[in-house]
Amino acid sequence: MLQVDLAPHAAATRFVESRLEGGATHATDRRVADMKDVFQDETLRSGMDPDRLMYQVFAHEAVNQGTPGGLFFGVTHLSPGTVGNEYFMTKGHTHARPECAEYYWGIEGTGFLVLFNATRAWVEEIAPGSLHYVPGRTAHRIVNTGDVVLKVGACWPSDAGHDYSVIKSTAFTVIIRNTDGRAQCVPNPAFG
Ligand code: PAN
Ligand code: ZN
Repeated sequence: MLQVDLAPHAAATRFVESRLEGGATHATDRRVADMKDVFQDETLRSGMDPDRLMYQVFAHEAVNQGTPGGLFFGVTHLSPGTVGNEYFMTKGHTHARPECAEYYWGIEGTGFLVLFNATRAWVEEIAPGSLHYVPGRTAHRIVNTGDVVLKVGACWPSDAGHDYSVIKSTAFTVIIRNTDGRAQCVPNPAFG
C-alpha cells in the first residue's frame, strides 16, 4: 500500500488569528522611523514617535527567495492612524521581476489598495472577503482608512523580489487622505 507521510513542515505552520506562526515563517515590523520620505509631510512624520508600529508583515517562505516557480504567502497588519491628513499605509513597491503578479485579499478592517502602472492609476476598496489581482508591472500599496487594524493576505511568486524605488512621496500618482473625516482619493500633488 502507498505510504503517506504527514509532512512535518506543513504541520508545523499555523495561521492563527491572522498571524503566521511556526516553520518557515517570519515577521517584519515597520515603524514610523522606517517610513522616511513615504508620506507627503515628512516634517510631521519625523516629529512622530519613531517606535510607533505602522505595520507588520507575517510571511511564510517555504523556498529560498529567488526560487523560480515557488510561491510566498503573507499577511500584513496595518495600524490605523494618519500622518497629517494622509492615512497610514505600506511603503509600496513594484516587483524586481516586473512581470510578476500577486493576489491580495481582505481579512479584517477596511482600506484601499492603490495601484499604478505606466498607463493608469486605480484604487480598489479592501474589506473582509475582497479579492484583488495585482497585475505585473504595477506598483501597489495598501492604505488603512478605518479605525481598526487592517489585515490583508497576499500570495506572490518567490522570485518576484521587491523594488522600493517607487516609494518616494513624489512617486505614487495617487494618495488617500482624510478630508473632513472621509477617505478621499486624490492625484498626488507632489507627483512629477
Ligand atoms: C506584500 C507587501 C506587504 C508590505 O507582502 O510586501 O504588504 O508592503 P511593503 O513591502 O510595500 O512594505 C507584497 O506585496 N509582497 O509582494
Ligand atoms: Zn508585492
